Amino acid sequence: MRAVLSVGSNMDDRVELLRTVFRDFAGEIVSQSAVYSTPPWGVEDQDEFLNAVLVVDVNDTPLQLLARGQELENQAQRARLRRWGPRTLDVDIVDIEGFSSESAELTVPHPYAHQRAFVLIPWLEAHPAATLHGKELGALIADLDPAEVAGVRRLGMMEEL
Ligand code: A4P
Ligand code: MG
Repeated sequence: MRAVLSVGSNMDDRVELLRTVFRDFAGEIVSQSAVYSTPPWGVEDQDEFLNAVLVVDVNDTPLQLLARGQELENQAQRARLRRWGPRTLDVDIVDIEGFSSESAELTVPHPYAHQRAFVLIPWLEAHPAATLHGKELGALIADLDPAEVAGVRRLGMMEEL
């Protein structure tokens, strides 16, 4: 099963926390974006995030993949304090090829992905031909607030950080 993961962190050692996800999926990564510095979305009075997107080929079911992401979040000692608030590590499933779901436990495609420069810009880098809800990622990015798009800065590939 091919899936698109968005990883984010805005607490503690953000690069090392993101690296735990790159390591866990090391043998399964089809393509990856660089790591980006991104302004906080949703709740704005918090520190900048680091974000990246991984395209992975896994032998898991969608719920098994969700559980793997949550296990990595738990290892990062993530505390759930408030929605969209600060976090050590967030692993979201953005999309799964040939699969969709609308349950609270797993909504795929991710319900906010199309509105988020911090997802779309790295995803476009990892997979330039990708589409979401039938639209090219570049077209979705063009519909976003230009200030939000401009705030997403490419830092470099994980291996170089
Ligand atoms: N869940 C449902 N669908 C999914 C999915 N596709 N992927 C469920 C992952 N989880 C999914 O998630 C709550 C529940 O969502 C889980 O139990 C899972 O079963 P959570 O991550 O614990 O909750 P949350 O973080 O409080 O809320 P939410 O809505 O997941 O937050 P988001 O959407 O993850 O947003 N700004 C920048 N720049 N960069 C960021 O990475 N991240 C957030 C968090 C806000 N602002 C940000 C960033
Ligand atoms: Mg999440």
